[in-house]
Amino acid sequence: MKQGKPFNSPLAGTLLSISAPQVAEIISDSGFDWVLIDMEHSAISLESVQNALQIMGDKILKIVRVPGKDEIWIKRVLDTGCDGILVPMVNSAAEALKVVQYSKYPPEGRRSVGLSRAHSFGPGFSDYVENANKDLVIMIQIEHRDAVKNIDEILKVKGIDSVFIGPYDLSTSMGLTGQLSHPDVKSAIKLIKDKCRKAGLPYGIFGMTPQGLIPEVKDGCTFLLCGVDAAILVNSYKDLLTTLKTDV
Ligand code: 3PY
Ligand code: MG
Repeated sequence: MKQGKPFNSPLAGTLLSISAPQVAEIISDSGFDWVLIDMEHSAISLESVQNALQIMGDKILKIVRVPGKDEIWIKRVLDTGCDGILVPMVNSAAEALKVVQYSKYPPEGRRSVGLSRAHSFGPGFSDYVENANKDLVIMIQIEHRDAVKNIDEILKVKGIDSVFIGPYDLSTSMGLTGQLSHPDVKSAIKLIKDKCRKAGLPYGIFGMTPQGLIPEVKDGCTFLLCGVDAAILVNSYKDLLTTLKTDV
């Protein structure tokens, strides 16, 4: 794992949604501090996640967004040997507690024990099991109006390392899909940040452009997640084509 907790300084990250290992390699070779491998909103399989982890090595903090909150996904993804997980749509303290229980070995949780890449397929078993509870980065996503309502209780749950704000789902839950500048969306996001600061928990946010994310650094965001590989490709191809057609 590249950077230990408690994540006090900003980390530049981007979202990996394409299965090709070349994209994972390009992202880690580009020097990003962290990557979010997205199983929630992509076609990436568990095997592709493992391939991406293998190719990226230790240069970058590798967090996998699990497709759902259930135990099966959390344990299978953690067993791939990622540095941590991001669990989407955690809307209550009970759900946050379950995330912790599924992610931590006893006595702190009830993660089941396997023999997988995380354990170097055997030789690293004892070392991994001994350190996983403290080393793994357990992140939850606050991205629904219900989660905002329950934020005080959610943030009291021990074992959560960081909160990640999902502005798009949050705005959608408020009936304001994509209206990130709407005063109600802005004030919900501000409230989440204020509460995280008060609770001493690092927090992060997603944005499509660096320009949109730079103010977040001043606002105390640590996990900056900028752009999506597929959208970056689309925009680059469009720009290239436009220039080619205009300038020839
Ligand atoms: C959202 O904005 O809903 C997200 O999940 C961003 O990653
Ligand atoms: Mg979301």
